[in-house]
Amino acid sequence: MDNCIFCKIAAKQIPSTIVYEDEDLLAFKDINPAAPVHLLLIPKQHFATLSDCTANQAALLGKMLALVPRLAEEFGCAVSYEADGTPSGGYKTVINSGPDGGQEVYHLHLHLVGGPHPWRRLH
Ligand code: DGP
Repeated sequence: MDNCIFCKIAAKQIPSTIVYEDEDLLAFKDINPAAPVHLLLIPKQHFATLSDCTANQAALLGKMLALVPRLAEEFGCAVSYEADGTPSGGYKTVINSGPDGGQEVYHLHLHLVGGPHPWRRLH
């Protein structure tokens, strides 16, 4: 899409700190991080919002979600468990959709936010 900043990032027309890439997905660091770890996961194909996806995108969306724990592990914020089963660590995943959802960039993206608190709110 012309004039889509995340399409331009996916096309390497503007710089970003890319942390993962395959034929369908890109993950890069948020330019204005709300927490020590703040990654954005996008499909390379342009969908303006989650509401522009259908069941046809189920596999793509599943692949994007399945990438989250892998990147959380790599960036040191995966959920882990004490010997007694108590969970520790962790992260937040957020997809802002539309103006009421606080979306600012209209190319579907998933925020992966983690690391030690405090974190800034994501809208
Ligand atoms: P949202 O409100 O969900 O649309 O969040 C958009 C996020 O995108 C926001 O946290 C800042 C980030 N962002 C905006 N422009 C750029 C950019 O040019 N590069 C990078 N890396 N992140 C950007």
